[in-house]
Amino acid sequence: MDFEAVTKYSKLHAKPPGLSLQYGTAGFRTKAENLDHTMFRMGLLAVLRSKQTKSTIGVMVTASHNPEEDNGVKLIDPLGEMLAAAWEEHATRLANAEEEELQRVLTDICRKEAVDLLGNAFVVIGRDTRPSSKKLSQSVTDGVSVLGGQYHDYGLVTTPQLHYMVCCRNTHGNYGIATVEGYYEKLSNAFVELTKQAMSQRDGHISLKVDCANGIGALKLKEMGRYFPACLMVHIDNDGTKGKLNHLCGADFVKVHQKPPVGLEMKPGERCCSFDGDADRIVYYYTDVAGHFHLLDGDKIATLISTFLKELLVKAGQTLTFAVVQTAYANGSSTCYLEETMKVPVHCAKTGVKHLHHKAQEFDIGVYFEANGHGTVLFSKAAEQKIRYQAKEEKDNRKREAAKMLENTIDLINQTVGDAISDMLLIEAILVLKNLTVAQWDSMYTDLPNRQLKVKVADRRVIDTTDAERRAVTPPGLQEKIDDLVNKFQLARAFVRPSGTEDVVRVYAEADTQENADNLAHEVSLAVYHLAGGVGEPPKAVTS
Ligand code: 16G
Ligand code: MG
Repeated sequence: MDFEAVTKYSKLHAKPPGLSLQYGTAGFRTKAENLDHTMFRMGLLAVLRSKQTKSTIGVMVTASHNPEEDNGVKLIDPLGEMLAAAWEEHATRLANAEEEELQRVLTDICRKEAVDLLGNAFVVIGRDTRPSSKKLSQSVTDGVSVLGGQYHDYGLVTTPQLHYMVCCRNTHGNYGIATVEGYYEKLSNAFVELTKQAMSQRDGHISLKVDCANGIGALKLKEMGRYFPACLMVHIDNDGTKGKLNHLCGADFVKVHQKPPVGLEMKPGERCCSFDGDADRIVYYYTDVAGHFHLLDGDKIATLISTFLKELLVKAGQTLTFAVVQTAYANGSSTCYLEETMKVPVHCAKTGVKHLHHKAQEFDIGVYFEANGHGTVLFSKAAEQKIRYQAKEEKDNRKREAAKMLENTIDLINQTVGDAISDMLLIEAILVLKNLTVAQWDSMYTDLPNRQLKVKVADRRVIDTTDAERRAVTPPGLQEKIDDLVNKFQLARAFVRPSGTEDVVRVYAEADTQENADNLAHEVSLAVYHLAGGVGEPPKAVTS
């Protein structure tokens, strides 16, 4: 390693003294002006990871749904998955090292991870539309170059597109062609194949409105329009020409506020969806004739997709293991519907895509979604082979047709990570195939009223949880108090967890009525405030 060059260039990307960041569930994320050194250093780290794995590694510059002034960076591992946990720690140490410690930290990582410094390194880079992203991605390439790595800069791409590129490159084109055109063609062809018979049997077209959060999703969806069949009419709103990124729009805004984004006009019954700022999350919604707003979140999406897959598996006569993975935030009604009506096993994982992804890998087919709209479907290698073989060789027409549909679904879904564009196309295909309106989809089950609150405490690490964050182990007495409170309400459930992205404790409660959910959430917040060192004024009652 040429330490002299590293030291020289590192000074050009100097770390603000005393600044300390952590590689969290979403990588590094903070104000853009504080990230130059982190970007340079993540370029260095990506080279080491690439040398160690002898694979292409991805670096995505984005802060997703966060405000435009923020930015962030995430590394993508060889098969398009999130960075391995041990390397998250290396990333944190490297980002926080003072200049004079840099050499020691780099050497230490190489020793611990047995990195062969003589090996080659290749890194692919992508960025979102934030004004700061271009310059920050150049700092990443500086880091890559100084350690002798090669790179390809994809420029403006969605986060899931970069995950796709990494996977394509490391599977030598098996997963797809590693270009945006390759991505558009793969998904569009699968969509056409999946829907063409159903579309030929009905007149009209598929039309929906997409709020792109004034982000990268708008650019890429527009580009992809040329590849769509004529029957698919996607109307793009919040395309970045007028509004500000993520401001009063996007999947996070719609989910948190349970109301439509600005900049999108909805007629009753019209199907709409929102992407987040880097297009790895999606939620659907509509208003009914009475003007009521209905949100179809990640839980509703998981239910729709798993119902569809389960029916196809039964038709094809395939006996593959199948499960849905959710988090503690999944609405109790969705879990109940999946387990009791659909007879699908449901598992709960900790918050954060990587936890759900790992759990879903345990099954032949694993559907995972967070309620906030992050999610996808994973097919094991063996399941994929069985399905592709049956789609070709099966003699029974009905079974073969079902296998073919499963095969097209495999090609339509981005298995590397949740992908708003890919999820949207799959949902649209399923609605056509099952001949469902958005209101019919919504009526599969009724969400239990729920409420999420935040509590400020001196140190959120005093809260430790177990059982996929559903129970608090510390501070003493907190879980007992929550249990007592939950017992006072009907159909109630509540949990608390320290946020991984904000300096707060999050509180979730659900119950039979909105008023009860609000009261339960408030009482649990008070318990957190009193038992976990709340700061400032005690939480106030919720006024819905
Ligand atoms: C990050 C996670 C998201 C999770 C959220 C929770 C990824 C790519 N993103 O945005 O999955 O829902 O954090 O935030 O894993 P919280 O810890 O602040 O509640
Ligand atoms: Mg995102």
